[in-house]
Amino acid sequence: MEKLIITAAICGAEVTKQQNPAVPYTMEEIVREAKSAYDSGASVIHLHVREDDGTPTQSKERYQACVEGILEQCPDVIIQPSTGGAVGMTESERLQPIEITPTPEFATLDCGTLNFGGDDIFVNTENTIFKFAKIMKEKGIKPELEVFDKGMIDIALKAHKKGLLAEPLHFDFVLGVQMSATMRDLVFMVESIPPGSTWTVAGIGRSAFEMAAGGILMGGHVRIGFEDNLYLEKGVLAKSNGELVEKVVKIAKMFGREIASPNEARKILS
Ligand code: KMH
Ligand code: ZN
Repeated sequence: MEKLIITAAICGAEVTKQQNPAVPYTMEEIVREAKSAYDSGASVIHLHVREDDGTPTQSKERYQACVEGILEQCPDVIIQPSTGGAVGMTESERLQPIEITPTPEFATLDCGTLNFGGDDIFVNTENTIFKFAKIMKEKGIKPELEVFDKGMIDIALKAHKKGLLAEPLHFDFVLGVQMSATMRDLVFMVESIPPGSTWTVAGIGRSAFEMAAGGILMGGHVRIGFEDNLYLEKGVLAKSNGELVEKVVKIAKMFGREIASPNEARKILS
C-alpha cells in the first residue's frame, strides 16, 4: 500500500477554547499547532485562521502571515488553505486565502450545500462550486474535493465533466456532519469515486479514529485535528494537534502502513 498522508486540520472555524483550551487563535498558536502536527507526522496542514479573539476570518493578510510563520517552522509542509471559511461568509471573502503569495499548491473545494447543525447552513451553490473550481484550475491549485455526502461526489463529477477539474481527482470524505460516519458509509463513498482518484477521510467527533482506521486499512489517507475532533479518547481532551496525529501514526504502524513525508505526499497526490 502507498504511504499514508496525514492531514492535520488544526483549527477550523467553529471550535473554541471553551471546548478545548489548546484550540489555536493567534498566529503564534496556529504556528505552534501546525508544528506539533508536522513533528508528529502530518504532511498537510488544512488551514483556517482566526482573529486573536477567535473570530474566524478569511483575511488574506492573516493567511499570508500564518502561512509564512508555519513555513519558517515546517519548511516542506503542504499548506492547504480553506476556501470554505465559516458559515455565512461571501464568495469573495472565502476566496482570499488563495490570493496569497506564492499561490498555494493545494486548497479545499466544497462540493455542495449542507446542514451544519442547528440553523446553520453551509451554502455552496452549483455556480459557486464551478466558479471556485475554475479559479483554482486557472491558478494551478490542486483542489481537495470536500464531500460531505454522496451527492457531492456527483456534483464534483459534473464539474469534472465540464473540464473544471484536472485528473487525478482527490476527495476528502467528511463523515459525521451531514452523512453518518460508519464503515458502510465509507465503503460506499470509496466505491463511488472514479478509479485512479485518491482520497482522505475525516471522521467528525467520536468517529474520528474509527474513520482513521478505515482510511488506513482501505488504502486511503487520513485527516485529523481540532477542526474535526477535540478528544484523544472518551473524556480526555487532546493537549495538541500533535497528540491526535501521533495516535493516527500509532494505528498506521500497527497495520504496517508507513507515513508519507510532505514530498512523498506531493508525489502521491500528483
Ligand atoms: N467551516 C466550514 C463551514 C473547508 O474548510 O473547506 C467549512 C469548512 C470546509 O471547514
Ligand atoms: Zn475546514
